[in-house]
Amino acid sequence: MTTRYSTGEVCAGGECSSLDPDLYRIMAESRDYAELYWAWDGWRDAVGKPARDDYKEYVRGKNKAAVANDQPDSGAYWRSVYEVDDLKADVLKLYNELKPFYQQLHAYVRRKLYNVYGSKYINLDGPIPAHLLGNMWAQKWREIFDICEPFPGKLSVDITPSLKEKGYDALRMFETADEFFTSLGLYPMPPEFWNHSMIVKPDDREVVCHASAFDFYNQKDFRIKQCTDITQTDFRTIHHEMGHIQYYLQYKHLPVVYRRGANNGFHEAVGDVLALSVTTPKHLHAIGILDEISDDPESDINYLMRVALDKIAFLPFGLLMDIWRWGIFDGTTPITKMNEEWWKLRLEYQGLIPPTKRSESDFDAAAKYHIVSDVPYVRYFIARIFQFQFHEALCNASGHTGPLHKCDIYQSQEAGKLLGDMLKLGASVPWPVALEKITGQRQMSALSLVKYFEPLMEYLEKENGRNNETIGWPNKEWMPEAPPAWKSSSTRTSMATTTLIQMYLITILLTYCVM
Ligand code: KAW
Ligand code: ZN
Repeated sequence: MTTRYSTGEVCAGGECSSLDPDLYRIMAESRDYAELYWAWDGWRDAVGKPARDDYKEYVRGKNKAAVANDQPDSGAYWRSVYEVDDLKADVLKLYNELKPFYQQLHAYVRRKLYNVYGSKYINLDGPIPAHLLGNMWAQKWREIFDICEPFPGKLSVDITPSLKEKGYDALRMFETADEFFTSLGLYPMPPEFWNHSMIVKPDDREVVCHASAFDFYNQKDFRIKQCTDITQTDFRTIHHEMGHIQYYLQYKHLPVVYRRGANNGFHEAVGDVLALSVTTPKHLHAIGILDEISDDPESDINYLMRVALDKIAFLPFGLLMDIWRWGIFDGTTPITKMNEEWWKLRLEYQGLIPPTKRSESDFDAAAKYHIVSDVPYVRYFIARIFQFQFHEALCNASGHTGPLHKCDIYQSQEAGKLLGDMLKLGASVPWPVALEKITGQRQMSALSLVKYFEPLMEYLEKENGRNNETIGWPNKEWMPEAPPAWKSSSTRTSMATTTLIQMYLITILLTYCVM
């Protein structure tokens, strides 16, 4: 399944598009309803549908292994590593605290999409078609910031053009990230990392492009594999992956059994915490990526909107991926209704619908890497919560005062030590103990996240109130009109060529007949 995913392509007119970077770019940059549908649907046809039988086999095998390990099913096995009584109840409780925020963002974005695509494709009381949000899975929406910008004309921090203008390549992006880690007194990436990591997509062989970080368990070899594109998104992913490597470096002295994160969510949160500082306008200006910045409330809201389109939009997706798998593993979802259940959850949690009717001959969950590659996902939801708890604690340690979204811990030895001391523990203590060491709290809490986004929440409530928006998506039965057929430019070119050849042949034929 992973191989099919990694080599999958969508073809039209004799030209094929890979997921990374071709389809990613279409999903992010196109504003053509039909073209977006072509990429979205084509990817699901290429890698989702064909995975169905393999996935059934996979579920059987996974459950057999779980039972052999004294667990009722594979979902229970996955949840057991968190060592809490009821992980599902814990994460749902957190999600319900954050749901009002997601719903405000959803209503705001739906209005903006309505202004672009109109009433044929967007219903202001209904769910949003899943292919319009700038990402193949609608899991983060930051690529449609141009549509959603609260104050056009005010500063909005998109560093993609600056990275390109200033001649950044993948290596320089990695070096910049490394410098942030070392500025905190954390470890630099070791020579083996620089010598053996794969940081650009090779053109002489097929590779799994989904980013990952490897611990070779010999205390010196640690590597990243990433098909880096020169974009803001990939700059963030670099920090994310380096966060995994930093954790590996910090706990490499421990016995092998403890060389893990205290909590899988911690492993996924380390790099993201640093990225919260790195991507502040003040920091990007300080390191010369941004030439100008401005400090006023409207630019602030623009900045927070960009962050929210990533962090807040992701929350329901981060949760539903495993809610779906837990249901399949424990048999609550029959194997014959896997796709129906997927879309039930996409509607319930994310307020999204497929752009056209789906059936059980589709298998849309399998169009996502972690599903076909057996990587549990609730860790990313948990990491979203922890990273703001960590961020607040590190900002306090660095002496930051003022709003949390303006904090940059760059060069703070105090913040670096607090983080490093926690990472050094690996899995040698229960996670609440490690959490307490850094934040003083023993529980996951959404309060820091809420605090970070407070000014944006206020703005969204005011703006949605002013437009009299429906909060939520009560019109659940609504469906968008069918997308018009879309022809890729190469299809159009080859059709034009075909038409020319046909006309030429007809002319010859007519000339011949007349003669
Ligand atoms: C995300 C995370 C951070 C920032 C932005 C984000 N946007 C979306 C996500 C969630 C998720 C995604 O793309 O849907 N992110 C990733 O998958 C990043 C890749 C990874 O670093 O998490 C990688 C996934 C992986 C796991 C197992 C095999 C192959 C790939 N995880 C690791 O490399 C890893 C390393 C150490 C410990 C645990 C995991
Ligand atoms: Zn990760």
